[in-house]
Amino acid sequence: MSEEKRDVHNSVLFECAWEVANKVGGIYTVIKTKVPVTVSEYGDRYCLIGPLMYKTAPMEVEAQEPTDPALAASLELMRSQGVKCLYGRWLIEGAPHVLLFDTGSAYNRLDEWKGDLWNLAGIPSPPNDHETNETIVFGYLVAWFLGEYVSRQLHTAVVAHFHEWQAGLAIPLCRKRHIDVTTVFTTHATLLGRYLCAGSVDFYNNLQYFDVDHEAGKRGIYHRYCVERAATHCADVFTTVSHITAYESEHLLKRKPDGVLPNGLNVVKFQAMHEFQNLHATAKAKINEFVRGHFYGHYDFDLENTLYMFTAGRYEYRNKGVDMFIESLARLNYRLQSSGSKTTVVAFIIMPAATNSYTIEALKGQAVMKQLRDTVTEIQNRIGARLFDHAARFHGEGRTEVAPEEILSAEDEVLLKRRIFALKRNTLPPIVTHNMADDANDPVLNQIRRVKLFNASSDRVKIVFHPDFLNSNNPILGLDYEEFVRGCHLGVFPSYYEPWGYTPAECTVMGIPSVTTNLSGFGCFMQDLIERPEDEGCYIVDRRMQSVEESVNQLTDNMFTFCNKTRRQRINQRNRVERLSPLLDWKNLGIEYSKARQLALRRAYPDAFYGVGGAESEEEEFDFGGGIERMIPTSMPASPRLRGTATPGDMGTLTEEMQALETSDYRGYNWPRSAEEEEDSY
Ligand code: U2F
Ligand code: UDP
Ligand code: G6P
Repeated sequence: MSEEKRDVHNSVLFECAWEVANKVGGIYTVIKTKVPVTVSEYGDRYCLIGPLMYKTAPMEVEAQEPTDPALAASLELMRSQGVKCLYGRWLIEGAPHVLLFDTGSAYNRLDEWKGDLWNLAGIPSPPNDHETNETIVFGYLVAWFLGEYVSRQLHTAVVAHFHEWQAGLAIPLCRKRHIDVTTVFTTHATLLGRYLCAGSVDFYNNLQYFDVDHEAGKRGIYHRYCVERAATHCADVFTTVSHITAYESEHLLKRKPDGVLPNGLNVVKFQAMHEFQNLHATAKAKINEFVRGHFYGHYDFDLENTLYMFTAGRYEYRNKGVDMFIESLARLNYRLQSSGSKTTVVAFIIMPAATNSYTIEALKGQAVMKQLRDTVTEIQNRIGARLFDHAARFHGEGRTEVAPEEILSAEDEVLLKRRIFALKRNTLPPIVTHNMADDANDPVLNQIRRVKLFNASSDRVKIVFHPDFLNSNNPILGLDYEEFVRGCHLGVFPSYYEPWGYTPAECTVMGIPSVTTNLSGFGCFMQDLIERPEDEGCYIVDRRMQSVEESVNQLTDNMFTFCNKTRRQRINQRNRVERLSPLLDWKNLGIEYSKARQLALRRAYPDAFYGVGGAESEEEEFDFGGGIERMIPTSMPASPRLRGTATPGDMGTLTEEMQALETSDYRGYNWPRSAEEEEDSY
C-alpha cells in the first residue's frame, strides 16, 4: 500500500451494486433502506456507485457537480476519454451521493478488457453473454475510477464495499493493480447455490461434496462463477447476509466468510399499538371486498370467521417453497373439514408469471359485485327519501308507521332481483386471476389440480393465485403490496433456498405473523435470537433435520393451530410480532456493516491500529458485544425472550481469532463438517 499515511478514522466510503438506483430484486431493498444509517455515519464521505439506466435514472437521481476535487478531476479525466456518467443525489430518504456509469459508453473497450481479464485472472468470457459483458465493463469502469480517485486523494483511507458478483469484478482488479483502497465483498446468494437448488438435488447434505468447477461448467456459468469466486477471494473482508449463506459460500466459493451482515429494514414505529391494528382492519376490509366479488355465487362463508394467508415473491416454485405451501393447504383443508371447523381460509399466491392480462371471469366477479353495491345504494337513497317524505307529511293526525311496500317500491324490488340473479354462476370461483401464458404446464396450477383444491363450497381452504405483483391501480385486487400484507393474517414462506428473505421480515415489522423455515436466512436469524419464536408469531418449519413429509405436517400443524386462535389471541399475537421489529431495524443492524468496514481498514492499514509492538491501543478496541441487548429496552416485559448476549450478525466470526474455527461455528445447528481443508485458488 502507499507510503502516505491515510487517515483511517474518517474514511471515504464507496458502495457499489448493480441495483443502485436500479430495482431488480432484493438487493435494491438492502441498499435503499440502509442509506439513512450509512449517511448518518459517513455524511458527504459516502457515495454509491451503480450502472446508469436511462429509463429510470432521470426519475431517481438529481444531477449535481461534485464538490470533492479528487472526485471531480477523476470524472473529468474519464469523461474526456469517452466515458459517460451521472453524478448527483439519489432522491431517496438520506439523499446520498451517487455515481452512475453508462456501460454502453465503454463497450468499445470490451474486447480489450476481456483480454486483460483473461491474462490477469485467467477468467474466460464467452461471447453473447450480455450479463457478463455488463459485469466486465462495469467492473473495469469502477476499478478505473477508484484508481484515479486514490491517486488524487491521498489523505484519507478509502473503503470500497461491493454487493454480489455483478458488481464485484472491480475487486480482483483493485487487488492486481495495487489500488490503495480496502475492499468488502457481500454476497446475497451464490450463483451455484441458486442453480443447484432449483434442480432436484439434496443441496444442504451435499454442499461439501460438489465439484464446483464441474457443476458450474455443466450449467454454462463457469465464467460467471469465476468472477464471483475472484471477488470473494480478493476482497479484504468477505461477508454474506446470513449464516446459512455463509456456510454455502464456504463450500461453493471456498472462502469462509469473515462475518454475517443481516439485512435490515427502515422500521417506522407508530406511537401506539392500536395504529397498526387499525391499519390491519382497514386493509382487511379491502380484501373482503375483493373476496365477495371473486367468490360471488359461492359466497356462503362468514367473513368475520375467514383468515387470509398468503405467500409472495419471485416465481421460484421449489426455492420459495410453494410446493410445500400448496400440499400443506390441502392437508389443512382436510383437517378443518374433519374437525367440523367453521373457519374459512383464503390462501393467496402472489408470484409474477407470464400472463395475458386478467381473465374475464375475475373481472366479472368484481363488476357484478360493484353493480349490486351501486344498486343497493340507489335503492337505499330512494328509501331514505320516501321515509323522509312520509315523516315530513305528518300534521298532528294520521299514521306514523310506514308499511314495507311503501318503503321498497315494486320497481326497486325488480331491480334488486335482477342484480341478485346476476350472481348465479355455473362454475366454481376461479383459482387464477389471469390468463396464464402456459396454463397446462404451470407448476403452481398443476399442483393445485393434483391436490384438488378447486374452491368448492365444501372446501374450508380456498385458493387465489394472482400471477403478478400487486399495485393499487389493479382492477381486481386494488391494493399496494404493503397494504395487502397488512390486511392478511399470516404470511407463509416455506423456502428451500432463501439467503435472507425480505418477505417474512416485512411481515414482522408490520405486525403480521409469518411462517418461514430454518433454510432461510431470516428464519435462522430469528431462531437464533429468540427463545420460543413461535410464541412471538414467528413460526419456523424445520426443513433440515426431518423428512419432507414431516415438514409438510409441521407446516399444516402451524396453520391449523393458527386457525384455532380467537380474534383476541390474533390481536395479541400481532402485537407480539410487531414488538420484534427493533431486531430488524437498520438502526441496529447497520452496526454490523460498520464492523465489517472497520475490519477491512485494520487489514489494509494494520499500522494505524496496532502499536509498534503489535499491541492494540485501548481506544482502538471495538465492541463486539451487547448488540441485541441494546435493541429491546429492558423495561419491557420478559417477552420476547432473547437468547444470550448475541450480537445480531454474530460478528464473532468477524474477529480474526474465529478464523481458525471449523464450519460448525455457524449459528443455528451443527452443520456437517468439511472432510478436508480446502485450498484457496486465487
Ligand atoms: C437475494 O435476492 P435477489 O433479489 O438478489 O435475487 P435475484 O434477483 O434472483 O438475483 C440473485 C443473483 O443470481 C443471479 C442474478 C443475481 O446476481 O444475476 N441469477 C442468475 O445469474 N441467473 C438466474 O437465472 C437467476 C439469478 C436473495 F435471494 C434473497 O433471499 C435476499 O433477501 C436478497 C437480499 O439480500 O438477495
Ligand atoms: N414484493 C413486491 N410486490 C409484490 C410482492 C413482493 O414488491 O407484490 C417485494 C417484497 O416486498 C420483497 C421482495 O418483493 O421486498 C421479495 O424479496 P425477498 O427477499 O423475499 O426475495 P428475493 O426476491 O430477493 O429472493
Ligand atoms: C384490529 C382492529 C380490531 C379488529 C381486529 C380484527 O385489531 O383494531 O378492531 O377487530 O383487527 O382482527 P382479525 O384478526 O379478526 O382480522
